[in-house]
Amino acid sequence: MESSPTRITKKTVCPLDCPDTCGLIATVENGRVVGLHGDPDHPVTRGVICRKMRSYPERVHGPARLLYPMKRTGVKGKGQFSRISWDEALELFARKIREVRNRYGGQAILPYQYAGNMGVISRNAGYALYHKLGTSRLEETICSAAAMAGWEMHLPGIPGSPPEVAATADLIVAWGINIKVTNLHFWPQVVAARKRGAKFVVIDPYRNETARSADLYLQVKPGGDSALALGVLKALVEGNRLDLDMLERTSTGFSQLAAYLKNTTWDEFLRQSGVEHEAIEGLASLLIERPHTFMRIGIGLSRNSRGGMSVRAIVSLAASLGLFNGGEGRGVLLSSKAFAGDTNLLRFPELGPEKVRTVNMAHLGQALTSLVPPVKLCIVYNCNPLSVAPDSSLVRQGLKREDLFTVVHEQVMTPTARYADLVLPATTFLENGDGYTGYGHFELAVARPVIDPVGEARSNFRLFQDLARHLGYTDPPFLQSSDERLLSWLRSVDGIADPNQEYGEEPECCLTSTRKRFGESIQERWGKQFMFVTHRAEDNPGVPPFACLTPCAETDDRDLACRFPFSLIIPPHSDLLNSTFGERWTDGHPLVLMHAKDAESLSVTDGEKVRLVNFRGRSIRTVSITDDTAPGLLVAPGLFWEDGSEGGINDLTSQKTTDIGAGPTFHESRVRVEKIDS
Ligand SMILES: Nc1nc2c(c(=O)[nH]1)N[C@H]1C(S)=C(S)[C@@H](COP(=O)(O)OP(=O)(O)OC[C@H]3O[C@@H](n4cnc5c(=O)[nH]c(N)nc54)[C@H](O)[C@@H]3O)O[C@H]1N2
Ligand SMILES: Nc1nc2c(c(=O)[nH]1)N[C@H]1C(S)=C(S)[C@@H](COP(=O)(O)OP(=O)(O)OC[C@H]3O[C@@H](n4cnc5c(=O)[nH]c(N)nc54)[C@H](O)[C@@H]3O)O[C@H]1N2
Ligand code: SF4
Ligand SMILES: [Mo]
Repeated sequence: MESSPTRITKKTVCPLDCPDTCGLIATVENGRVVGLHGDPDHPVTRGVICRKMRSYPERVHGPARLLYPMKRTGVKGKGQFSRISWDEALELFARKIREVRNRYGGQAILPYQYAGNMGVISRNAGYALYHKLGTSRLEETICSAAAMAGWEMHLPGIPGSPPEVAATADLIVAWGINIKVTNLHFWPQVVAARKRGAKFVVIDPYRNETARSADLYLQVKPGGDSALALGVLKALVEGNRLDLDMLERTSTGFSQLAAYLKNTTWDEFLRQSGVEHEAIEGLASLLIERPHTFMRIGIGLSRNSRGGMSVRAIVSLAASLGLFNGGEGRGVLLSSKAFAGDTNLLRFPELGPEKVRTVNMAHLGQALTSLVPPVKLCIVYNCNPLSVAPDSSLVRQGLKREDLFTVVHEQVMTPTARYADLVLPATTFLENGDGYTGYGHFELAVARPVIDPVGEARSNFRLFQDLARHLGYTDPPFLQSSDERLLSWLRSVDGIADPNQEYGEEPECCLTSTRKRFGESIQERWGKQFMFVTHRAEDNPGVPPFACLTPCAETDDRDLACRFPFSLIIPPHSDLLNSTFGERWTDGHPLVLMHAKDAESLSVTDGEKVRLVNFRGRSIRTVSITDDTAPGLLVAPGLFWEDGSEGGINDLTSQKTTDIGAGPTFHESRVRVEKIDS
């Protein structure tokens, strides 16, 4: 690429947990990254990236960056530390591991990691050592576990449709996804389809940025999607508007679902969805009139106790319309599942005992406060649990424990890092190589370091290799280089055409998955029929065999509803990526959207600060009065960091998990609103 003695450009890849996994061009001057732009050659990015990434160089070289290891000197949570060397840090870390393991056993060590960096090496870096040590194992459920479990029940192993198919649709439905915020590069497909006359429907509890540009916006109650999807299907069944011959050829079990829908009265579909009968019939008609339909399903609709069922109901509706049968503009995308590699080549389970204690990520609060035998050492990387895990007031209580030793590997001093006993500086993606697969598209790229590590930062991979050596382990995985590990995994990936593919200095732009197919039905491509009925009821009595109406824990609880009259959802914010950049709320507290009727009955004015409270915790937000939300529904976008005096927004959310997949229920809290000065 372009170069001069002091200014060069290099290609790289966005590591953030975003379906778009953009190709980037970094401009480097004297060893510092001074600009990040979208790669015009990347088939999905096409030169455009979001605001968050454009300003990322400030994070890399800014004053907030952690530059060297530090040891706690003050009270936990106060953020008082003193600098130590890496040798001292590794010595202390190794000593703690030995102490805890000798005294309490490996399971007293709890790893906690997620997707701060989506690189396959970075994300999985700790596993080999964790297996070797026999630590407790983290069930990584926090994001898409429920949604994917719902998909897998009916469509096992089947990837989503390529997003480009949507451009040729005559109807696009965005179901529980804020495309303009969380999947920016899908938007051009919507624009292209609409130019050709397509209609665009958004289904969401509040009129988000995407819904504002829709032809039709349906305001569903949180957790009401299974009732809405099944209501639409009921309308289609009752009106004899489905192609039963097609269903006979391409699926199994439809008649059982149809009989259930016919025999269930309308009132529960209407009550649970909150959508009027007429609007349900309207959507049913639109779907029949426009058979070239593309459904883009988000994860938002799965973050409640009907989460798995919502996805099951929507894919069942899609299948009844033949959307898995291929053809122009017809498709369903939840996650692309474009590449499937052997994770054992990243995690090395053979190094450890077969059976260890497992801890669901959503239960961190419990794990740190009341698990028996207790957790004595918690190791965090790629994650900011105090801001992102549910019930964070309990997480905070746990992190305050004097008998708990916490290690946090981070780029900046997050709320979690403030509670650490040992803070270790982490590289950013610009300082280490990795492989990245998109989950909203079908591209893969391998990126090399763009600059040297800033300060004394070390990558996740290096940290765990150094630590393993410090502990005296010499098993082959601990002797690998990051490139060796990446290459061995890449060779195992289904989706890469040539296993001997070579990877140069710059990301190949890009490797398109062989799983990306246009126009084929799942029968032709995968030899599978859509299963409306997934199992015999007696084989798994806890899970209904087909999509149906089910209860919703906290939303439907009358006892809670009369004490905490508002429902609260916490969707993503355009300036944040989960809690990354969560410090960006300098002028006043972040917003909570409140309907004008509620503001009036509470005598709250626009811009007023209020405290959201429930029996788990409290958090302060600034009221924005709007009719974009429904009466009784508060919307608090963004996992902004806590302000030091009060909790973050996840202080209010529950450790209850979803119906299937054991994911968190972030969009299902009940709260009350308190005026700050009362
Ligand atoms: N800017 C930005 N982009 C992001 C993220 C971010 O934090 N900021 N996060 C990234 C990550 S990790 C992920 S997993 C994805 C997630 O992105 P999405 O798949 O878009 O899912 P959610 O983030 O939970 O919320 C999306 C929408 O679902 C709505 N929603 C909430 N409950 C329900 C419901 O019961 N039914 C329906 N129909 N809708 C509901 C919310 O109001 C919101 O508008 O986005 C990624 N992209
Ligand atoms: N209420 C509510 N809570 C939610 C959600 C919601 O919609 N509502 N969304 C949930 C979802 S979908 C997800 S995916 C989770 C995400 O939860 P997390 O995976 O914790 O994501 P982030 O908040 O982005 O925090 C990641 C941290 O990793 C750090 N980091 C980045 N790169 C590296 C690296 O290379 N090494 C190390 N050691 N650290 C690094 C970043 O600085 C950042 O502080 O949050 C969940 N929490
Ligand atoms: S956060 Fe998403 S949209 Fe922004 S640069 Fe990264 S991959 Fe692209
Ligand atoms: Mo996520």
